[in-house]
Amino acid sequence: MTISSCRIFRYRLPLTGPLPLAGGVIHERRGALVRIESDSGAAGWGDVAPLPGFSRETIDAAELELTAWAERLRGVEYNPPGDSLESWLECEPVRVPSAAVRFGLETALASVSRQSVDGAAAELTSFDGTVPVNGLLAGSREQVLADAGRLRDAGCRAVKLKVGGRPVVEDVELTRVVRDTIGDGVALRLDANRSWTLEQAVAFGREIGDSGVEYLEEPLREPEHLRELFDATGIPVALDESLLVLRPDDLEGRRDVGAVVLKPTLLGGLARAREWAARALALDIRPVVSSCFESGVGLLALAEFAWASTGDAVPAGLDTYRWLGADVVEPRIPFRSGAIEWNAATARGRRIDASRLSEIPHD
Ligand code: OSB
Ligand code: MG
Repeated sequence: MTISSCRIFRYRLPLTGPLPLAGGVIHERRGALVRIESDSGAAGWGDVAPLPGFSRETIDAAELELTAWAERLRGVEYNPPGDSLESWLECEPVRVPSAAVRFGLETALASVSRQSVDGAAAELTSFDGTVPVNGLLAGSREQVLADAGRLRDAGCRAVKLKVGGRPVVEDVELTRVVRDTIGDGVALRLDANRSWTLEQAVAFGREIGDSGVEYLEEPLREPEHLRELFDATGIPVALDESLLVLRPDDLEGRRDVGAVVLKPTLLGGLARAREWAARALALDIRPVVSSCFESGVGLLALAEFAWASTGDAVPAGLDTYRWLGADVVEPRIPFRSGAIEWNAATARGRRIDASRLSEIPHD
């Protein structure tokens, strides 16, 4: 196929409340959609949404980068599977896109090329599957407990509690109460976002010993001590922030690691995240595909990636969608029975809401 146009649109979505992140509080989600069209009239969308405090690139920088790509893509002959974004980058390694831009371009290219081949009508993702979602528990004790009950009643098979933001004794108590609230049938994951010293993490792990924790994500300020923590507590760790400075081969021999948290928006796109997933699966480590408050366009691409990686076996970290007060996908993506369900029936009538977008002009 020949790429006939590549358009870029800015979006600003309200959040359901202020969102505290590593880099400060955000009140709205900003990002960009890229729409790639082929000469046969097929079109595909991608989401570019760097997360402040987590992404290396800013949203403004990503927009500039996207504009350059859009100009370069027009008129290009693109024939997968031989052609891929990766193969282009090898030809021109000077312009390596940032992580969020790569994710958006890959998504749009995959979607438009799939339709050129299959003649599928859907501009949104065309996968067919039901991906279980890891319910996210963050905020005050009251908020956490109210959400824990709701997520259990909604049918979530796994929840992730954010810890590390309060004294260790309070986190121990809250972890126990959350376990009691969700019952034994729901997996409990914890994420400390590198808040603790080794001593604090060991104390926490010993105290919660019998709460049945699936994994403890990024507990340590100094991640070189993760193995010691595992040896002292027996609780598997999950790697998230650490992946940015590791390579998939580094997972070999890591008996402390039970899971890797794969966020293509931060990790450098889908192809990179796929390499991580494949290496993890080969080593019996769970790949947990996760989101970063992307819009519905990004979320569907992530659900598709999770489905392709592990089907319904591993609940994916896609609950950030709940924080969006509005979406570019209209009507919103349904979240039922603790899962994102996407098939011909749920896709029907869903489209991109142009009134939420403002186009960024380019040559
Ligand atoms: O620390 O895992 C994190 C979202 C954005 C930035 C950082 C994180 C997250 C999540 C995503 O927690 C949800 C999940 O992984 O379940
Ligand atoms: Mg994390």
